[in-house]
Amino acid sequence: MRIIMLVDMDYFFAACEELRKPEIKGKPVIVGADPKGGNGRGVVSTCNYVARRYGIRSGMPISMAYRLKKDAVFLPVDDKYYEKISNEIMRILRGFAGRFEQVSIDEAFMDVSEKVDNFDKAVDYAREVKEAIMKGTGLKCSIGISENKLLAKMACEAAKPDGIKLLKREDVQKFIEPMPVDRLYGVGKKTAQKLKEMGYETVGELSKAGLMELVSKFGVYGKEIYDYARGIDESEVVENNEIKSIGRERTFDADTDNIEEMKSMLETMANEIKEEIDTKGLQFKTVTIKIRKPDFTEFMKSRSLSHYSNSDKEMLDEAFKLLADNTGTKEKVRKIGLRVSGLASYRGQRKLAEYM
Ligand code: TTP
Ligand code: MG
Repeated sequence: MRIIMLVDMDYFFAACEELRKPEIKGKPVIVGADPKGGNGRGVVSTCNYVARRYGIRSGMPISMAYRLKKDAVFLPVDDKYYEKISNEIMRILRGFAGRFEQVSIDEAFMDVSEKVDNFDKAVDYAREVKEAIMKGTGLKCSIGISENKLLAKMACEAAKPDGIKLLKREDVQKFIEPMPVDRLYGVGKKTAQKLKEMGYETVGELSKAGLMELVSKFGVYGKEIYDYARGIDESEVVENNEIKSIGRERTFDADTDNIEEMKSMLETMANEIKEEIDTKGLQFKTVTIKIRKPDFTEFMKSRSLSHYSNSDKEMLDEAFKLLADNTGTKEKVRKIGLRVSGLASYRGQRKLAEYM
């Protein structure tokens, strides 16, 4: 059985604002469009849990939020700042995951089947994840743990805020049956509306629907709905945006056969690559150099280490060996490239403060 986690940050944009403006903590904080004294157009992006006590929610017109709590702290959306924090969160999470899938700015699935033996250990692991995020960013998150993405997502909703919820197979039925169908991850508003028209308001009711009935109404998607109503979801945690390699290339000002000049160019590129892999929390196994000759013919040579490394010295040692193997002919070189691949994540120690 798989062990899947869904990590979702609590009131993310507003929490980021509290981070840099500690004086607003404890007050209702609303991030979104300008309320303009109640005449503002646009909506609430999110708000903290203090504001939620007044009935304020994501997606609500900002004018309505203003009516509900005039003296709340209203702040504009600062995407760039939230993204920077998000990158740091994802970097930390990647270090804990086997397979990793970021689904939004503040949310990611992790397949941790290879990292922990059973669900009880997964709960301890989730605690570690929460601590690491708190330590690295100062922010709180909630974590749902279950056997698939659908259930992990729904467990996370129940864990909010600042919680961990484990949903075991034997508890699935009584957990999901009372929920309205639109709470099923993957069932959107339109589908939910159609299901309601068919007489299925809750997941429990939906689980009574026949497969054929759903398929004739929704096509192949009907089979998924049928499965979802039973808490079944076979979809994998997929590494999107997976970086396959990181590299640099440079053309010499004049074609050269000077080895020292080539080495110095490789060194510059190794420094740049080192910085990039550190920022992304990656390490490499394979080093490749590419050489382009004045007649534009190219060749590439690679060497693989027996271990993962994030050392620029090792990167450069391998590159120099490759260069020595391939420059015996004394032909001139027009352009040189250095690349690392076979990438894997590691649990780095860098703090968010280093990026700000
Ligand atoms: P969510 O994770 O849905 O919400 P949240 O993190 O603010 O609160 P929760 O504790 O319930 O998880 O969304 C993440 C961010 O995406 C949110 O902070 C702001 C942004 N967002 C919008 O801009 N508009 C929206 O309608 C929603 C739902 C989110
Ligand atoms: Mg969130």
